[in-house]
Amino acid sequence: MAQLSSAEIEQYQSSGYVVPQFTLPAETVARLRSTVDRLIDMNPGVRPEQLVNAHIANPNAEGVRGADELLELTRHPDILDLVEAVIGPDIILWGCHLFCKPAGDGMEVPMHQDGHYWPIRPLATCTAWVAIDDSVAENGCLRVVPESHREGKLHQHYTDDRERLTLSQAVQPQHLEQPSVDVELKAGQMSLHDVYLIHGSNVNTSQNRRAGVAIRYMPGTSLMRRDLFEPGDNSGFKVDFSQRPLWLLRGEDKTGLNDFNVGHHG
Ligand SMILES: O=C(O)CCC(=O)C(=O)O
Repeated sequence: MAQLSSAEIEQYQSSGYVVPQFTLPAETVARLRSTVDRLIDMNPGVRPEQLVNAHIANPNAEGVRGADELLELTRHPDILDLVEAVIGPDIILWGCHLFCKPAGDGMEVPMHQDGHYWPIRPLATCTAWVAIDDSVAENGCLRVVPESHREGKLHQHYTDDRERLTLSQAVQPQHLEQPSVDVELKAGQMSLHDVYLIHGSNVNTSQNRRAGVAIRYMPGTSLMRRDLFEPGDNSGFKVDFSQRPLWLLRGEDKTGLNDFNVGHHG
């Protein structure tokens, strides 16, 4: 059983992220690596950094064909134990994004706060970012601004119209005065980060691919407000929350209002 130590919980709360002392078994990682290869082959028209909702096997509302193996990963009991330590016992899965940066060609993720993109109220989510390949500075690992979540506030973002970006909304530069740090992970390790944390990642010009799966979990006290955001491509790729399936993985939907039927086809 995986457990966050009290020091790790304290680090998540004070810094906005933590790398738990936990690694998925090598066989699981090897299987996930094959799944990533398959997902890329199955989605020839989609940039591999933009495989949004790749846990949904039927073509999803974003036009991505996903794989059941990723849905299985989102339900991994050890990952849920770690997430439970920071968001509590009521856990709703609402998203999963495969960010795969090919060797020599991986696109930047501009610095942003996730919450800017998401219609979740009250705004709360823990992302488990699971490394499928070793993820280091050279191949564009996750970079975070420690403690930038502390005010619990969304800062202004602007549309970054440079070409070859994974996401199109970036936080205004005045919020980037504190230094960012690289979150380097071995394949099978993961980081957890808070919805308000400023983060992004650099291009991958190295010889090594960098794939990671970002799994989005909200507490049962939050509601997916499907009416707040129109379906569209403001994120840099198509996103449609109106059809987004939710899974109650642990505990209860404390709001009593989340719809767990929408988007579950077949
Ligand atoms: O994988 C990356 O480089 C960025 C991930 C990210 O922005 C996220 O998990 O929200």
